[in-house]
Formats: sequence, structure tokens, C-alpha cells
Amino acid sequence: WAERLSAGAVLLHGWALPQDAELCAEVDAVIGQAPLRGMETPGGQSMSVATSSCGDWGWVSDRGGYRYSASDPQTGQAWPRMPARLLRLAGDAAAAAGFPGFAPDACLINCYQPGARMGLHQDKDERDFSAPIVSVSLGLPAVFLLGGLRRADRALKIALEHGDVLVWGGEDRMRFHGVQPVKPGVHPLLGARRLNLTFRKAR
Ligand code: MD3
Ligand code: FE
Repeated sequence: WAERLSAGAVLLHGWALPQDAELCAEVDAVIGQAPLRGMETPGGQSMSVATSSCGDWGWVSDRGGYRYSASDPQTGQAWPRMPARLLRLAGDAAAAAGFPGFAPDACLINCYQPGARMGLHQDKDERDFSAPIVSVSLGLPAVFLLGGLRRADRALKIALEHGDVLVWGGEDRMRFHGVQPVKPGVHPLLGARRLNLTFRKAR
């Protein structure tokens, strides 16, 4: 069912469930070509989440900053193509949430092992903030933190489960957000992992 969290944010519970096994297989194929890797923040901290990408642009972070890159710095190759099923899922979910015509050119893949977390941040490395972001959660559950437009604003806690799809746009696009440490567990399809796909219009 669709749950409106705020003016520009919709949580589509279980939206990806009918094709969860196919999605997991396609993500596994992508990370076979562009392996998950730990990244370092510009400040020199190592991130607990392992990351890869597919599509025209991939998100990378190192001492030089956060940015979108047309190639995988680890292999020197272009990022794997975005599988058609993923592209379709993101476009359909955005349309269902009131953002028709979403054509993402980047899909960031985040892999959380138990204990991994993501601190509060804003997504501001994209060129056009008028496009929404679509996020697909697979594997172990997590508690998502939805803050406000200022870092100090208090954050709502939202449970994200396997198959849930979140769409963010409009006035909610620049909210601070994060993920609490993932609890230990084993998921039947993905084992001891949570995968999160975020579809963006990077350029
Ligand atoms: C709310 N990923 O990769 S996705 C990220 O579960 C990121 O891996 C989280 O934040 C994860 O940048 C959360 C949901 C999400 C994505 C973008 C947002 C929520 C958002 C942008 C604005 C507000
Ligand atoms: Fe984010």
C-alpha cells in the first residue's frame, strides 16, 4: 500500500516484492562487473556501507570529494548498464508517487552488513534537484531516519523492509536522512545483507 510520509515523500510498501528474486539477480550481475567497495569520505572517514553503481553515472567518494563519475575508478571501465527491469521499476514507482517521466541516469547500490549505518546527510551531488529520487530496499530490514531541512531538526524513524520502495521529490528532496545500524540477521534471498538501490537523475 502507498503511505504518504509528507508532501513529496511516498513509501510504497512491498512494491518490489513481485520481482524481488529477479531484482536481486540483476544486482548481483552488476556487482559482479563493478564490485562493491568501501569508500572514504572527503574528511578521511571510511564508510561502513559498501557501494557500487550502474547506469551512465556512478557515485564515488574519496579525499577529493563526492561526485558522479562516468567510469568506475576501480576498474577504469564504464559502469554496467542499468538493467531494463530496474529502470522500469524506478519510473513506474515515481509515476505512482506523482512524478511522471522520471528517467534516472544513475543507480547507486549500497550494501549494508550488520552494523553498517549511514549518518545524516543530504543528497546534493545531483545537478537537478527537481527530479525525485527512488529508493528500493532489499534484504535485511533497517530503520530509516527522515530529518528536516536542517541537520538539527528531529528525525522520524521509518521501518524499511525487503521490497519497500520510497520516492522523494519536491520540497522533501533536500531533507537530511540516514540509516541506523543494521541489526544482525539472515535474509532468505540475500543472506546477512541489506541492499539499497537509489535511482537518481545525476546530470
Ligand atoms: C530522503 N541511502 O544513498 S535511501 C543514499 O537506505 C542514501 O541506503 C539510504 O541515503 C539507504 O544517499 C536511504 C532513501 C532516500 C534517498 C534519498 C533521499 C531518502 C531520501 C533524499 C532526500 C530525502
Ligand atoms: Fe542519501
